[in-house]
Amino acid sequence: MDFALAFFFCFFTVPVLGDNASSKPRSCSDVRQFYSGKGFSLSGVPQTEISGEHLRVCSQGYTCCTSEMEESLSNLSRREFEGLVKEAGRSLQASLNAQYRSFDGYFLELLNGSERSLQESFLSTYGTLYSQNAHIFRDLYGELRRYYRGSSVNLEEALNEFWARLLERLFKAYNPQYAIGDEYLECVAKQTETLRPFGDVPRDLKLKATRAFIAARSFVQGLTVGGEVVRKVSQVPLSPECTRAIMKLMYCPHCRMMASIKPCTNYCRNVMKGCLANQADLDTEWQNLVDALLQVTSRFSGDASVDVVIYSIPLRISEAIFTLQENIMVFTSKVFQACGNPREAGTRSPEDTRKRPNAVVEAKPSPTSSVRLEKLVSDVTSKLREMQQYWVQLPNALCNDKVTAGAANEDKCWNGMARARYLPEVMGDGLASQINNPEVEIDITKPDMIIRQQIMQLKIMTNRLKNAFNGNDVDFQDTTDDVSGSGSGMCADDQCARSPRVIVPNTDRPKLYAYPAENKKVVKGTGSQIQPCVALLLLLLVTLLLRR
Ligand SMILES: *[C@@H]1O[C@H](CO)[C@@H](O)[C@H](O)[C@H]1NC(C)=O
Ligand SMILES: *[C@@H]1O[C@H](CO)[C@@H](O)[C@H](O)[C@H]1NC(C)=O
Ligand SMILES: CC(=O)N[C@H]1CO[C@H](CO)[C@@H](O)[C@@H]1O
Repeated sequence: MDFALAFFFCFFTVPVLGDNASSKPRSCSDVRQFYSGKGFSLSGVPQTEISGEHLRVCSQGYTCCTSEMEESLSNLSRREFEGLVKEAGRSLQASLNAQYRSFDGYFLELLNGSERSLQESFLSTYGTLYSQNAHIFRDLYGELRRYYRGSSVNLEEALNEFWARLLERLFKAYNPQYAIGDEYLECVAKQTETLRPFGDVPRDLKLKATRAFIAARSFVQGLTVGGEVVRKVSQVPLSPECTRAIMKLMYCPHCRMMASIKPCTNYCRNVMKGCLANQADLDTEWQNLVDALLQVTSRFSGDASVDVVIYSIPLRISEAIFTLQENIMVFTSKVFQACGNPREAGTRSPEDTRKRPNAVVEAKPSPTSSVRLEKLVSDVTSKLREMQQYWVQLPNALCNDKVTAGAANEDKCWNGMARARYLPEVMGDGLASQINNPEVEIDITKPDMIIRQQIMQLKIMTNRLKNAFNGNDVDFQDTTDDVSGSGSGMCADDQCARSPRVIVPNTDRPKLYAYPAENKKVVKGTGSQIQPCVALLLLLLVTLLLRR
């Protein structure tokens, strides 16, 4: 870099100096105007050009910039560039947020609609039997909402609990002439496994509902995690080397009185690729996340579309109740066989609580609802595709035609030293490709830790989404114990195959546990072998953090 600088200095700057050396010093009025326009004081700013040996970033020809001006402009260029990166991140976040809001609103309305239709139709069909037990259904919907919101609700257990409570209530209601205590009900509950009083409905509903809910929940989680990653990464401060490069790109032309000359496009790209090298390393995992989100999105429509499944809940429950009613004699006598005859309670004869559930018509999602779902899915899909390349496109986006001289002016652009063609080739994407970046000095062995951590978050979320796509419940789980273990966890499956093998240090420094809690939440996944892998990845991360 320094060598390159000296090289350019000799071959570009000196002849220019020579030309001008004998002539009258040029006025700094343009620079003064520009400088005060940026809000800086003009005191100490020269009226005419001065010799530039004091310059530390810009090349040292005749200049209008003092050391202090150079520093102020460096600071300014850092602030402006960080502002641009944040701004770009904010618009990506806004897009993710907008999708979150539209899906979330839609899904909660679906749930409300389903619950409302259950309340209305059950009240008219079952009357007091329903109204006395309405809380069972309210609780079910409450659990479904909480699960969707990301609480640690076990969906299967919540559904099982619902059926168990419903059975208790119905069994009592159909046998009012008996005094049925809690102990007896426990025995009744034990018979459900074999007697299946509700037929196939519980199993079938569990299958369909869990698929829909797992997909919905992981989808909104994915959008949230994506937004958080963007927010954190967009706030990563620039390195001093990057600040120098940006200064040279943006404001050295002013110091050299070439304010009207825009930077060469490739020059700008190299600066941005260098400055945003770590960010570009998010690319693979970001693309994976978007792919996984797209996959899960495809689950919302189609055969068992999410609206149909959720709207069918009242009808399915009603079918289950009907099945029990049809078989109540047989069921009761089998229960009596297994649990013994319950004590008679007075003379109350069974009232006819049995009603055919024909009043419970299938509440179908309205046509506008399915149109809305289709539009939602197609919007989300196109928006996600748009943002898939974000991290590698960012450098080019920041070197747009407004900023750079463009292809037409390749010979007459600011190349960092003079108004001339920019010769070096454009670097590739990512940190490893910056080893020969002529504009930004980077230690490619020192990746940015904030960004590494966010890459981890993306991996974890993608894995969760893939599980959701396959209908597997994914759960938060604390792996503190695994991390503090002997460190013998080795990758047993392809989850870790891509990550480098490391020798896990056998350390129990307390810093290990100061790790943010959110990172301890990992995917339970399909097999127990994933846990050691995640633990290993976390350890690798912690080790890197400690070494820093
Ligand atoms: C530039 O920024 C640095 C660090 O923020 C600060 O210490 C310095 O005073 C600033 N210089 C000028 C001239 O504003
Ligand atoms: C859904 O119903 C709950 C109360 O049951 C209410 O607080 C919420 O605002 C409703 N949401 C929508 C989207 O209608
Ligand atoms: C008077 C004179 O020769 N001025 C020249 C000084 O150098 C610049 C290039 O840096 C020329 O554009 C001027 O014509």
